[in-house]
Amino acid sequence: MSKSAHIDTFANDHLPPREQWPELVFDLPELQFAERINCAHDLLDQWVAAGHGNRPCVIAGGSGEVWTYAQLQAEANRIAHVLVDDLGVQPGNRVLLRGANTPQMAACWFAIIKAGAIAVGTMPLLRAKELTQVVQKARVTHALCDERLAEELDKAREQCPTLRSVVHYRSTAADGLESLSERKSAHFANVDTAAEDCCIIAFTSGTTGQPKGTMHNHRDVLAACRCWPVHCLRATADDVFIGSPPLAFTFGLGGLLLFPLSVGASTVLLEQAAPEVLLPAIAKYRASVCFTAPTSYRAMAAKAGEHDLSSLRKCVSAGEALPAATRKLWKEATGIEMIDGIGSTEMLHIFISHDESNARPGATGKAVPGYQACVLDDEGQVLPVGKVGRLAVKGPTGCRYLDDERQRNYVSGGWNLTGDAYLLDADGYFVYQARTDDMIISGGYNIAGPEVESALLTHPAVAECGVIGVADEERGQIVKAFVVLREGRVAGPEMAKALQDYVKAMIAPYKYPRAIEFRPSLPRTETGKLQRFRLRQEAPQ
Ligand code: 3UK
Repeated sequence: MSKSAHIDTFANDHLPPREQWPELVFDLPELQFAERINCAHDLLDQWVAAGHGNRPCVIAGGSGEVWTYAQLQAEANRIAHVLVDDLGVQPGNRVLLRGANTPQMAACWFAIIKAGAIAVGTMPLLRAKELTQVVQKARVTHALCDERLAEELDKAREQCPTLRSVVHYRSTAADGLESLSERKSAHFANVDTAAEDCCIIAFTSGTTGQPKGTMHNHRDVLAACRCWPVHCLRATADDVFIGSPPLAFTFGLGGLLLFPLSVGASTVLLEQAAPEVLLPAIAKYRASVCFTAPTSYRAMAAKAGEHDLSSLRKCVSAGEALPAATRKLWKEATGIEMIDGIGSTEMLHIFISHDESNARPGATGKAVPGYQACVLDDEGQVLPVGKVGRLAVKGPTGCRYLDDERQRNYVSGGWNLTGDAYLLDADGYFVYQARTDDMIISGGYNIAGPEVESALLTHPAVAECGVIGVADEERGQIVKAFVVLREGRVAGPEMAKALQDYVKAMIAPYKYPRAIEFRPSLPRTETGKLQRFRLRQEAPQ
């Protein structure tokens, strides 16, 4: 291993022990990496050096302001000087980033990477309590925070003794980042980091309990750029990326920053990216590659006809299983065959997917070149075709939790176990069933909630739905559906009966929802995932 550039060795000191790491596989020619990498060079500086500096790079979705590659580089370099010269950031320090998706946030991210420090992204909606958990866990020393989101971080500071300095960006204050950076040189010599020096700690989204920090190094970042984007997405320098996931979520970091820059393309960063904002933004910026979650495509499909979406050529869905009904709606509305992909914070990005011409409704796809995948039983044996078990993957990236006992749950026998129940079909496609702990067992049958959801979603009255198991004396559990109806549809026993009959006719009748509850909306994480555990908490156990 090449010598670390980190002076602050916290990240290295808190990696899981080697025997708990997943096996890392680098068997493709494009996955041979140098021992020293600063990924900011490959993603940003390299383009300017190659004469690409005047090309558009990041675009502010609100104002339409365009930053070229050269401008983003100059701004990142100035901020890197602020970090190092004014704030005393040392290689290996953890720097928290807090803000919506903006060009300034992208510049801050690159500044942190250039300075050899570790970027700790945080979701804009996090409150003081959750920010405190992140700061304490990652022992964050510095923070760059959008002035508009200063309040919750201020509240957190009292409980965060390691956090030495907080600088606000998008600020006009005398001690704001812009005033500090405008005096600095636009040239910065990147810290010569080792390929295996940690550069991001991404906290896992959503679920309950203590957040888990996943550690990824400079090589992981480049490896992610050379697998799925090259083999499945195949974007070019002329593409304009757009989408909804926050840059703090690795789905967004990859899709809206790393991947566009890895091919010299441009990316529209939207501060708000609800479906009703995303649609006109696609038209306004003539975006060609869109990243968002299945529910967002479903909502957008209904309004697609009101916007000029002729620029769109690739639509990526991830974060949750893509129901066949949603794929169909989007295709009918836009003519585009979506690219589905399963990724995780632990794996950094997508590892099972397909390209547009190999899409199979209801299936996620095949292992992305560079990755291997299989379905294992509870003893870790590979299951034959058609059997439901645990999804296991390995490749050039993998799970390394920051100081966390749960490493043993995610990694076993060299495989990353994502917590998803899958089956492999006869043609080599992986078909999602449910989260392993979301399987419903009713009257002795295993029922995957998402399959029932997919069936319900094909009914014209259903806008959204979530299916869980609730305790039942006779059957152990019964299937319960929470349904959001489309505008103008009437909730009630008649509608419930109609939906039940509909599901019975569509999939094996024992899977039909014996209970149906109508809701105005469903609980979701900021990354768009349905929080089935919240539905379960509300239901009698
Ligand atoms: C679920 C999917 C079926 C699955 C993510 C793309 O979602 C991402 O990361 P998270 O850590 O969650 C991981 C879990 O989400 N999931 C994601 N995509 C799909 N299930 N089909 C899909 N296409 O349970 C997985 O284990 O929040 C997604 C890229 C980067 C990411 N971090």
